Amino acid sequence: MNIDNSARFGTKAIHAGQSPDPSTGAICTPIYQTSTFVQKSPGEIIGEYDYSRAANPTRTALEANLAALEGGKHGLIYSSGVAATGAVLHLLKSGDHVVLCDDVYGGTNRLFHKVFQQLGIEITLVDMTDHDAAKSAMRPNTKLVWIETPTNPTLKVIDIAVMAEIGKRAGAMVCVDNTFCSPYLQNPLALGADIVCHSLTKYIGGHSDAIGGALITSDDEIHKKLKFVQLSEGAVPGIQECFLFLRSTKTLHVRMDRHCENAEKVARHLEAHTKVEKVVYPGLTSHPQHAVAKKQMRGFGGMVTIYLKGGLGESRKMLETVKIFALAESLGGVESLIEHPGIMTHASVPADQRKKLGIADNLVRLSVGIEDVDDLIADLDRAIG
Ligand code: P1T
Repeated sequence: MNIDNSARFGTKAIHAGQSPDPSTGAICTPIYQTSTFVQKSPGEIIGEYDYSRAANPTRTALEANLAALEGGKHGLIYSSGVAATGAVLHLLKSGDHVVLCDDVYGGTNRLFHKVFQQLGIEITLVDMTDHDAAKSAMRPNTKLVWIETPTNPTLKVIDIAVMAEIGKRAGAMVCVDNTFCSPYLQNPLALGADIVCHSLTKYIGGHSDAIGGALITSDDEIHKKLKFVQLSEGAVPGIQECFLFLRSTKTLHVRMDRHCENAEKVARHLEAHTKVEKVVYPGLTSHPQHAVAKKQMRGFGGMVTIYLKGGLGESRKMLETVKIFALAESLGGVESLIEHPGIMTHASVPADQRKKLGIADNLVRLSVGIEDVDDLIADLDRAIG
């Protein structure tokens, strides 16, 4: 499909990277379920493909689609969000330094500290809402600034433009994990980032049925290096997964609108609840970085974090009583999920760091789905009691 750059998000979501199959007219990109491609003579390939670890047509369509949605030049798809994160870290070498957002997904924290720190990568955790702290964390050997915004699970909003400038001035590459927003709500490349990272498992996949990751960049040199690492390491997704993600991006804009609408209603309702101590949602004026969120996000997302009045007992009761919200790790699917980060998604974050960040016993994280919001609110009210 020839769509030009002036096409808007919903048009790109449905058409970018995809055109009807020329031999059959199939409107959907076929699942090229093949590991290899026949050659005419040694080294003389028939089309663009020789082996599916290197590239596959279904994956190529998804890469082009996601690159278009993020306003980037190149996309690469991985077997998971953490595989995509690891691919960026593989651009570094022993002795390089990373400035890492202090509140990130527990698996991201674990990958940086338990895998790459062992290989000689130095890491400084920084509260990136404090720009002076971020500036003073930069060192001559700082090669990467890793931002996640809104952060998981405390939903701090980091000013991407400011942090990108701080990182660039220090000569570092800047990567933003945009999983919580999806490209529909926020485009970090336009705000100065070099790379955007996604867990496709979340909003982009949207149906809780596939694991995947993506990296998008407009920098040819970075892309070339990432592509080499991907070919060499082989953290590529299955072809069925690529098809599922392509299927899902077509409805991303429609789903995200409903996620935002429902989450805002849930957040406002819980903010007035007598048994809730605090609600964190970037769309509430009570959010400390609400102004930053308004500046860089086109909607406030589907994630809501709450602090219940009480402790672990109250949290457990809520988590065990909900009926529509499912008690499960992950987020971003059409179905609402609820979880306890301290015990579940962020259990691998050291206890003292969890305490410092406010990942407390009474903190409960909601991924608000696209069910009828009145049913969701009634479910939460019943469970909070
Ligand atoms: O699960 P995977 O596709 O590997 O994605 C990892 C990942 C990366 N970045 C962010 C911001 C994430 O939230 C995640 C995964 N998060 C969960 C599973 C969770 O429940 O928070």
